[in-house]
Amino acid sequence: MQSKNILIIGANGQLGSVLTKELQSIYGKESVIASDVFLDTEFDGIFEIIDATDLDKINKIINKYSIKEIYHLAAILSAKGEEKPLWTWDLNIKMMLNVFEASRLNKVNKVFFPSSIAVFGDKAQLINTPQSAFLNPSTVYGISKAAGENWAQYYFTKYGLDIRSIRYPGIIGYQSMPGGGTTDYAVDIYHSAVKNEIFSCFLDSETKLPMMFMSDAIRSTIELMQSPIENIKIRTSYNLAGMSFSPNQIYNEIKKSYPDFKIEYETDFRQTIADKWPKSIDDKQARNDWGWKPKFDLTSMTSIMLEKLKEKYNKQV
Ligand code: AKB
Repeated sequence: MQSKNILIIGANGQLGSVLTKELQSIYGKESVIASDVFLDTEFDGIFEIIDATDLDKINKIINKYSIKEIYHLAAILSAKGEEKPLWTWDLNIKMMLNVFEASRLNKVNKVFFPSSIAVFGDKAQLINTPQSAFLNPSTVYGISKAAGENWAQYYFTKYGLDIRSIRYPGIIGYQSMPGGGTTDYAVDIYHSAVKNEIFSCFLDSETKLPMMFMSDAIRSTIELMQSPIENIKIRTSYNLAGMSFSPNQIYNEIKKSYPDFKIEYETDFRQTIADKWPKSIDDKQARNDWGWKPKFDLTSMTSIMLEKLKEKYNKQV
């Protein structure tokens, strides 16, 4: 694989930490510059402290390493964002515009900007939500992602900056923990099962949401970024589907391996967020344009999650 200099902003996060390792294995450790607001002591590779609200720092790092590709993964998510709405808006928008502007000014070739199913609201068809559904997000996170999608399209149309984007569903992996999202329960539940704890679920048992296994999420991101430019027809953000399930369905899947596992339901404000999100996603445009196809369903994901987490917790005792 040809080497190129890649910058990841938000490399300590749930997706960023796994994506960084995958990009290192494809392009080589010397080609991948990870960054975040603090250094994870276990990180192996090139790392720079970047607070993405600081445009000068982003410019400096792009020039220092002749960066050609940026993955901008830093954001405050749906649930945490509701604690401080204006702070969330300021932070998410400032970081995103800094990355787009620094990329334009320094002639970066390609930028990845993640969007989310949070851009949809109750005016969209919530079953098999179409690519071009009306967007009326209910959270500040969703509003900032919807604005970001339009900014991405603007930078592409006006300046030719090649920004590519996916509307991620909830992402589930054993390698890292999510933080501040409405879909986080679907990772936490596996940890509780393996630790023999009763799981307290903040969504009700029948709330179905779109989700995706980490390895599909990473593969989709890299496949989108590696696609020839003429295949990228959507310049806001692509709908992407993996699987859809409710807390009751994931619980029953886990119970096949942990028959004594117990769940309690104690819904909170995240229920209101989830009620306005799609239950399933129509991703045929991504399938047609750049060949997207998920590999994992609830059963295959659950078997890997339980096996890997069992290994992890066994090592700790
Ligand atoms: C969240 O729950 O906020 C995120 C998302 C779906 O974007 N995981």
